[in-house]
Amino acid sequence: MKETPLRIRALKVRPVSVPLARPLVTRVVTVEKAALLLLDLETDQGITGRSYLFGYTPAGCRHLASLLAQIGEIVEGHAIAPAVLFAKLRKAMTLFGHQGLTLMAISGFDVACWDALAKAAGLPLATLLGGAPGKVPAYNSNGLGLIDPAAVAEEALALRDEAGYRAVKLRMGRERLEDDLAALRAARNALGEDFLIPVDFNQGLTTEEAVRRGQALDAEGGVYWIEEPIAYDDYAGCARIAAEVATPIQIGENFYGPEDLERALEAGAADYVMPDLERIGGVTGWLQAAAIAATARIEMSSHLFPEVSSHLLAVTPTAHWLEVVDWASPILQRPLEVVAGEAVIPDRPGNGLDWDEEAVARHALDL
Ligand code: SMN
Ligand code: MG
Repeated sequence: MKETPLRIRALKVRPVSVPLARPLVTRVVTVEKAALLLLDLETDQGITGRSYLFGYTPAGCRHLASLLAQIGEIVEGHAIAPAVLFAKLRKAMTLFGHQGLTLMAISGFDVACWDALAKAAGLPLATLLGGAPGKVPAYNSNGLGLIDPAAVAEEALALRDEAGYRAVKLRMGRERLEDDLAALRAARNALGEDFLIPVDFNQGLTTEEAVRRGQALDAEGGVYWIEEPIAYDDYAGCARIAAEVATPIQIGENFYGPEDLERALEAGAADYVMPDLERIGGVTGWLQAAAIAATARIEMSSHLFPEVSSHLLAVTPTAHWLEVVDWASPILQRPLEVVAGEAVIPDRPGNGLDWDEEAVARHALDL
């Protein structure tokens, strides 16, 4: 059956500021509200493709909105062919720098394109990409910031019980190593031996200190992975840590495009990778990254954006863990469902994002 291609009519963006159910306290930043930019890609056939971007702050949303306005002008009237438009936009914007904010804006647009295509085909995104809706192993990544050990124990149990999780992520990088160890022991005592506890330093350490703390965590035992111990783009430092620390090193939430993933693997900078949908290049960039991780036989998890990432892990050959953060849930009609520690990929056309318009209006942000 031959169908006429979907054509782009307009790309609309709306910023919202959503309070986090559990504020995120990391080594580098405290997040209390999620500044999100909602994208609606309108087509000539009445189908709307949706995605959202995390702008971090209202100012971040303003920058992204301005880049998306530029993208909207470039793509207006074009047929929705995401791979073609991805290449075209990266080329068109390369003089401005093809990573950073540019790639975030392109990623958001790309996710909306794929959503429109999946809706037009009447298929869940996972199915359109050659997979099937089903379940993916998920860990609860809300909360568990740099709080004291008693609070860690209590919050860890609450997070486990939100949906029968078997894994939660613990932020680390307190001033003293002993205090990180105390937090880990509190979580371990509360959750039991079989529970998985990845830890995240959010780039807070020097290489020297990362080796020291990493080896202390090796000796302690039971840390599932050590995430972003040092600056995200210091691949040589990460490689040294990966060589000297036995616990797997996880990086990738700050890979800008599949090329970064390839460079990191070439440098031996990581045992595991976890691209972020809005930095890796949306669905198109993710698929390229997944192919590189697959040929290198490196396990690949996701960062933020659990709703769309669940579809993508269904077609990722080395799929590992879905990171669940619930930040967008308050503005979604049907938030991602997690049952017994597994996310349920929604079995409906598209990527599953649909806005709760009343909540969107309530959380609207003035830029
Ligand atoms: C993180 C970083 C930035 C925003 C939210 C969360 C964190 C994670 O590093 O991996 O969840
Ligand atoms: Mg992280």
